[in-house]
Amino acid sequence: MKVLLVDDSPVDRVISEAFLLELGHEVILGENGQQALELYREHDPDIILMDEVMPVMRGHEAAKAIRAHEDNWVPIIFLSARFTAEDITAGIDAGGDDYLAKPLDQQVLAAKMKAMERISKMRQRLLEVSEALESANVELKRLADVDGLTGLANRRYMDRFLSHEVARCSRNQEPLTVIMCDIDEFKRYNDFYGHLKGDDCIKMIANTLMSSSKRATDLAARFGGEEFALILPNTTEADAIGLAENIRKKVEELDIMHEKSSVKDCVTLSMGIYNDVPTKMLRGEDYLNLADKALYHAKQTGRNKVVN
Ligand code: GH3
Ligand code: MG
Ligand code: MG
Ligand code: MG
Repeated sequence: MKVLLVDDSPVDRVISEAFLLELGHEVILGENGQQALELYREHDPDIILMDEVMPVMRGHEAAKAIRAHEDNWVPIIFLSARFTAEDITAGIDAGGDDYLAKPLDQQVLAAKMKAMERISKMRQRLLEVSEALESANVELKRLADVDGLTGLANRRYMDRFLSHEVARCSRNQEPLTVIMCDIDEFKRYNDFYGHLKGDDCIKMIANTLMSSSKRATDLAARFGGEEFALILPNTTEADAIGLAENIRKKVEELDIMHEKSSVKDCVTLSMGIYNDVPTKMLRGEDYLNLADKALYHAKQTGRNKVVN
């Protein structure tokens, strides 16, 4: 261990240092509490052995100062010729972890060092575990918002996002657009090509949706099975139609073979758009219903189209 040894007595310092070196530790030397503080900051020791009675700054004052800005806990052992119950109590209260009587006994010192090392390691382990828990927690939070198959936002996240955007666009009197998308004749696709191919198809279309909206404020979500929703804050109807048409064409261009489709010989997408400036009467759910109505209209009038 890297040991910071602080003692105003040159004789004691030499004796303690010799013990520590013999036990295989690295030693940094200081002569008073003030130096202890400076050396602590400079060298980041694994343990501090500190005399209590020293000029300039006493040991327990230095310990208090070290504990005051402890983001990095380090064991502190006091060394003192004064070894009354009061002295020990004062040392521990000041933030010390142990209190050894001078003259030091090398074997006792070795044992105490071992105990402190063990506590340090446990603390280090605890920090590592809590860091790992923290990052697992962040990952769990992220996963809770993401659709596992496509990597798009899931329904849960979308609902939250939508109600937030409805409120924001309502405050700012900005138009908000919702586009509902549904793969055409996908049941036939699944029945003919199988569910795994169906999943691949859903993924490809999700990627197209994700890469089509250019604005960071837009959201593409998997609404359910083979249905997707795009939420476009501060977007005009004309821009939304342009974007939807662009997506519709790109899905066609993917040219995913669908020989059971009555629409085309490849997979196609129908889309319904609803655009409006939100009012107190118009909630997120209404946007979804109205966009879904337009989508239904697209399905009724031939599919592979955008209806607003
Ligand atoms: P329409 O053109 O009217 O939309 O016809 P459709 O067959 O696509 O419509 P419908 O909603 O009746 O069927 C959707 C089908 O999508 C049902 C199911 O077989 C399939 N599906 C839903 N979710 C998934 C999924 O996660 N993976 C796969 N492979 N298929 C899914
Ligand atoms: Mg002293
Ligand atoms: Mg559907
Ligand atoms: Mg469908």
